[in-house]
Amino acid sequence: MTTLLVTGGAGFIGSNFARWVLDHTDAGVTVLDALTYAGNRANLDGLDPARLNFVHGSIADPALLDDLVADHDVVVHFAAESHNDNSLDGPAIFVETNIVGTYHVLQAVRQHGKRLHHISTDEVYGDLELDDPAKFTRTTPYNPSSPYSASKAASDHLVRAWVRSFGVQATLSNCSNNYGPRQHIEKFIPRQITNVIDGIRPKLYGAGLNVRDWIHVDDHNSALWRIIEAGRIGETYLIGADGEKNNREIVELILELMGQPTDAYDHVNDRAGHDLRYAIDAAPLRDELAWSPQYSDIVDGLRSTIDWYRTNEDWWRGAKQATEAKYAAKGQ
Ligand code: NAD
Ligand code: TDX
Repeated sequence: MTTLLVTGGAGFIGSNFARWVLDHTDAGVTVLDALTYAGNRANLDGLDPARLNFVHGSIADPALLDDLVADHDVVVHFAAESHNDNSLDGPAIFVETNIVGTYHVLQAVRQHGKRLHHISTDEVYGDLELDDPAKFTRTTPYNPSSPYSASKAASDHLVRAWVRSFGVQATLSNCSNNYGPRQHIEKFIPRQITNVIDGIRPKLYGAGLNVRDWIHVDDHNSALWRIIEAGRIGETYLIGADGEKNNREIVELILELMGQPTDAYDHVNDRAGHDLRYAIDAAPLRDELAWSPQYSDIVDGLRSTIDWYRTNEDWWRGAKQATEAKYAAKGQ
């Protein structure tokens, strides 16, 4: 049985990845997670304890990493500070976790000669103009805008340097915006869904014309598994599902699916340095690794995501008031 060490596996994508792996493969998973405000032990509830082990700890702890990496076949590295808005308010932890933390992961896999898959974001490429037909590809130059995306860009560079200089056996992926169950309610889609449930009008930054390339989290995770299975060492795979929509379209869709008038939203202060548009060309992933997404229509994915937040109010209720108070203080 292949054993995976999944850093950040109690967060949104990592916990859905652990579920996906247990459902679709016979691998065993150990989650290493520091349980920051974004991590939640309950995200792993119901998973078979014979195949899923949880370790509460940090990638900032080299001795712990050393022990755990020695005992596993593959490290799948999700752990990060992940929210752009938070990186504008307090960038230091983004440097610590995303850059220095990735350094510790790299040193551990180097020490033990283990395979690594590093999870990153399309935001490392900066943004595209709204009227530009281009998409991001493997050869798009790095040009990050926010402290978050700059810290992820730095972590990608470290991984490539460890591959080239030290022969570390790593692959990388840069994915577009994920949506689905268990995403923290600070993020755009779950914030608006839980706002509508609470009778609060959705909040659009600026004019709401910024474009994101949405992918269901299960499609991201099936792509990650293909790369872990068959990806070429040292290669970068861009993951996306041709899901471009502007923020206003997404809010209108959420309102419609939740039975509200589609103009029942507010415009609020824009994000500083707000990237205009992201779009992924995932042709190499589709062609080389024969991957394709299961969610071809965002409406179906959004409907099931809305159902999940309606059914799992206990999961998000505790964080709602503080999350909204933080945004309100910034006029957002
Ligand atoms: P998240 O914030 O929901 O989860 C991050 C997890 O990492 C949390 O469980 C947190 O407790 C854990 N963590 C933070 N610091 C840690 C530390 N020092 N040691 C161990 N664990 C720690 O984030 P997410 O949206 O699930 O993103 C996961 C990864 O995917 C990140 O690397 C992110 O950059 C990347 N990514 C996210 C998206 C997206 O749309 N959400 C898109 C592309 C890439
Ligand atoms: O209330 C809001 N209103 C709004 O208009 C919020 C929270 C966001 N927005 C806008 C900002 C973005 O244009 O919605 C878009 C999506 O915002 P986020 O959910 O914060 O995502 P984004 O900044 O695009 O980054 C996400 O995708 C790439 C993830 O958070 C990152 O971890 C990932 O790397």
